[in-house]
Amino acid sequence: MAETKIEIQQGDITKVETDAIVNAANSSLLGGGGVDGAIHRAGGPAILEECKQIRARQGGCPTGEAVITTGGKLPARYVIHTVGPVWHGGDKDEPEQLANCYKNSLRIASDKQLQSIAFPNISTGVYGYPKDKAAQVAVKAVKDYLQQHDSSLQQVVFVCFDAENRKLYEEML
Ligand code: AR6
Repeated sequence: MAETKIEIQQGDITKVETDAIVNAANSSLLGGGGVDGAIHRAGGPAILEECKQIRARQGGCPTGEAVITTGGKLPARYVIHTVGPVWHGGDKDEPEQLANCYKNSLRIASDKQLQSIAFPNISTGVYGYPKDKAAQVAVKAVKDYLQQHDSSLQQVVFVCFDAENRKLYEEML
């Protein structure tokens, strides 16, 4: 299988035209601020509707895990909602949980045979994960997953909202 391209973009993930975009959600799956708010606003009510159905089935989404819904009105066909860890200093399993967000999202995208996926910088906003540490975890988790699995994915995009994150990812990739 051809190598998966890992790319960096700076901007608003709701405009990105990959097969799936990833949402930095919370375990209620009922929306919030930051990128979560932007995705629900841009994608419309169909996303929340499916999130509610998932809640009714499994009672929300634990930290590090992921679920998939329609992309509604977004250019992306699907939204993969994952729940990043809240930063408590780094010795409460935050790195493992953050890595799981990336790996479980990639697994769901691969199970659906998707070719492209875009990630925001999960946990680096409201949840307070230091940006440099989060970027290291994100890049390693994606590279590890792609090395260990024969995935349908041809493109993985890190969508950085701010210049600081873009610079961190550029230094690492
Ligand atoms: N496109 C791309 N990235 C964005 C966008 C956007 N439109 N908007 C913000 N970011 P955050 P978290 C970046 O706070 O830290 C929500 O209320 C932002 O600059 O959205 O995982 C949820 O419901 C930052 O780098 O998510 C949860 O309760 C990154 O996205 C909680 O926040 C993540 O920031 C999750 O906190």
